[in-house]
Amino acid sequence: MPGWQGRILRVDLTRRKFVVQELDASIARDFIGGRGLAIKILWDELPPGTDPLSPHNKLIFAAGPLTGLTNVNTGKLVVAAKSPITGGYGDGNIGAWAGVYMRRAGYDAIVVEGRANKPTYLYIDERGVEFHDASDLWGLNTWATEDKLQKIHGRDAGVLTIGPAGERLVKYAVVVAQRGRAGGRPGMGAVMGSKNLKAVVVKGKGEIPVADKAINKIGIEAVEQGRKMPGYSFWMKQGTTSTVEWAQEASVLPTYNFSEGQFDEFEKIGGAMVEKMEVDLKSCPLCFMPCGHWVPSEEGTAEVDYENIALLGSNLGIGDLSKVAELNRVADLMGMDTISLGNTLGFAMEASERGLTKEFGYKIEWGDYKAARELAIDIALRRGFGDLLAEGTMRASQRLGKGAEELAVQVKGLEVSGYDCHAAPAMALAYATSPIGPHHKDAWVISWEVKTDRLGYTREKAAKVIELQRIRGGWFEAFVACRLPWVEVGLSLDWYPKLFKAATGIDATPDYFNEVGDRIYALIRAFWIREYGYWSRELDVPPPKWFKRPLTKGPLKGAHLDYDKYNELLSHYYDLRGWGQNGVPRRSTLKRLGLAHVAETLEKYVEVP
Ligand code: PTT
Ligand code: SF4
Repeated sequence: MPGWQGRILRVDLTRRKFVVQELDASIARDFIGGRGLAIKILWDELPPGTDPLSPHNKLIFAAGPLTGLTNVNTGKLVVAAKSPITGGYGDGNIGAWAGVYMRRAGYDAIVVEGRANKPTYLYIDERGVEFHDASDLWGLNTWATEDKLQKIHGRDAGVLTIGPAGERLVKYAVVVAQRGRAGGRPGMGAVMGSKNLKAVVVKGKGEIPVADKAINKIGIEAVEQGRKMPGYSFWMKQGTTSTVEWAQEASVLPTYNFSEGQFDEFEKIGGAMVEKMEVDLKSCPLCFMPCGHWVPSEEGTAEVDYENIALLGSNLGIGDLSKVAELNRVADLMGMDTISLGNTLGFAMEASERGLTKEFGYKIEWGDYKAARELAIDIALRRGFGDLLAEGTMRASQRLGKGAEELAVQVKGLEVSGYDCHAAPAMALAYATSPIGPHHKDAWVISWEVKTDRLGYTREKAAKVIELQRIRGGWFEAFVACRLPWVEVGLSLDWYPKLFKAATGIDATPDYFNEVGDRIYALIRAFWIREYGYWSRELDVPPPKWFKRPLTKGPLKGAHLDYDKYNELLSHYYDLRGWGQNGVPRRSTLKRLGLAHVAETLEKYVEVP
């Protein structure tokens, strides 16, 4: 089975045992890898209703057939599990040598279950797994942990680690690699912490089997084309951070806890400022267009990306890049997602302004960087008011009561990423229907939407969301490569079926990838339904703030979403996906995707149309 190693490494932390399992060829063909493999394993094996922080949850590190092959940005790895913040499917896509070495060590995926009886780290190579005591690593930040482990195992070891936030089960703790790379927004770091697993160290030097050795040549040609694209040189200067200026112009820059779409001080935190202040540029492995821009922070240096700046800058009213970078640095060291952290801090500031935090003896003002930094650390260490915020904005707002729910900018419990949607219905739909909770990864439709009938709720918009979900959430998350060459510098999508064919021998067409994407989406939706035990359209609706509190400034002053029209848009979405109007995949759709058996399970919980 070229392209795949055909082996899944199973690790049981409770019994300190491992076993190598064969990857079934039909599963490889139908789900490819990455997110596809992860949801297939979770659906088939996780006992329904499993507590995400119990030993029974499965933490999955899954590569795809493109991972580790060629320099077309293939150093990526999906980390997935049942999410502790949403209770549904969760994953993230992290740039990590550990993913590349995992493939070179002969594994397509590592599935970790059970719970170690003391802090543990895993050392994995071609021969299998060693279980090591991690007591002296417990409590260390992510960078110190990585340094220590590389001192022990060599600089050529890939390391995935959690920080103090993951150890304390902060609901939006992430897994960190190579310092600046963080993945698994929906609490994958907490799942790792719940298993007493501090780190996974991977080494591998073997070959990854491919169908056609010409893959290297194809990769080089693709990279050459990418480097010649008109957007390439500007991308190299600012990476994702130029999105700050774009978002300001488009009135979608999250500002004051998603109350506005423009920030007066955007220039102080934008891409031009990043370019001016940059001290280093790093990348994920095997990447020809590095986007890890490092800038000085108040107390060190940190990598800044668009989302981090938007959520920890404009969203908090902080117009100073070195302060924003410092909050980013704290999040990286502690191992917390910057997006949920920025949302949570913004939520605390707005709740405090309204006097809702008084009874908890807490106060914080907009733009107060020092207090925000302290609060971020309190969250990671679960101290004082931080303990409440470590649960995420949905749960925190329920505790605060008195209307605080309307200040929580979340869907299904996960905080929204960096685009204000008061005037962007399609992006709001993309957030509300994202398979991991509201994240732009599956459909960054907003760049298209602002150039079209912006305030419309048309069927065309629902179709565009699905088109993007298929490519971004289907193709790229299944064969596992960074999508930014296509999204940001315009590398043709045609390269990917070619690379895939050279890797696997499968003559893949866009239709094949799209069908795999639809299969993955249907199974992920089924997983959510099974784990929730019910479904309702209300779960696919964006946060109330965008409906109820219009923008008060800027060219789109007065704009807000409309409930009835949004509902129509959602109906188009369900219809185009082949799902019923209750948000449940139709029996006929499941059958077409080879998932007829899934309907039998769903019938226990919902009406399957
Ligand atoms: C990703 C999410 C993003 S999306 C950002 S900035 W972005 C935030 N980065 C964080 C960070 O940094 N530190 C931290 N403590 N928390 C952070 N949380 C946020 O995590 C990321 C890049 C980026 S940067 C993007 S858009 C693209 N995402 C891809 C994706 O999802 N799939 C894919 N096939 N390719 C992608 N390429 C790009 O990768 P999550 P990373 Mg990522 C400091 O992790 O969970 O998916 O959330 O992991 O290695 O950092 O790559 O403007
Ligand atoms: Fe990583 Fe950025 Fe390169 Fe993508 S473009 S592989 S996110 S460094």
